[in-house]
Amino acid sequence: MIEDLFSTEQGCFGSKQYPSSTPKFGRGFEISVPHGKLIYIPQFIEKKIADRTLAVLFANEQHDWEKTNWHEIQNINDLNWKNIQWHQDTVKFYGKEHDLPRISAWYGDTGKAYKYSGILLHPKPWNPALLWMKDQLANVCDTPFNSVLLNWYRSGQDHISWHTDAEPELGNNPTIASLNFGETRRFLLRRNDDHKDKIEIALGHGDLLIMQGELQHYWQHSVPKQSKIINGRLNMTFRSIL
Ligand SMILES: O=C(O)CCC(=O)C(=O)O
Repeated sequence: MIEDLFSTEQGCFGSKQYPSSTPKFGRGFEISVPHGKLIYIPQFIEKKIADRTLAVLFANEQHDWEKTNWHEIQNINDLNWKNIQWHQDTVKFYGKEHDLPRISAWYGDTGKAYKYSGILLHPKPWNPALLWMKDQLANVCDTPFNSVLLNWYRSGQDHISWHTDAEPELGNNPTIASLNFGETRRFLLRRNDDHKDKIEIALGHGDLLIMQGELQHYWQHSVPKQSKIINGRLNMTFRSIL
């Protein structure tokens, strides 16, 4: 049943009004867009657990995750991280190496390598915190996720440009589940054939967004820079690699 048209009051809005209903999970919004579906569940992970997740996943022997200006730390790749081996990847443009404007980590079943932005990623083995998150997702979608890409945006300077997650190893119409922790950031979608047709969702602490159907073939997504934001955000996108 179409219950509502989603709007700013619900944390997301679009240049066009697409119909939304309540997902079978019983909370949140299921938004039908041309060629795809979005399921947005604010505070899917309760605050206490979301707070703990940040503390666990950023635990390291050298720096306090909340008090450090991480843009000043040059050796993120070499720190003694306790639970997630964070890594700043580089990409080559016109023969020159550039740091990606975010820090990443790739975890999952062994053998599920994934090529992303031209970088070949080999997963590190699951840890209990990530497995717990994966189990929570079984309540909302049937996809047997076997890997997760973690992106850490150290501040509003870090971002991810317009792209699709349409790599062949994700299969034809992948379901991708995105869990968010820390600072709220703007998540944008735009149609490939009409960049003015945009959807914006404010993804906050504990929020879940699921992208489904043909979405990756017809819509791009991005997390733009928000220069006034000083705090960090952690995003996990659970995927099923074939
Ligand atoms: O940080 C996000 O919300 C999006 C991450 C993303 O687009 C990706 O991992 O492909």
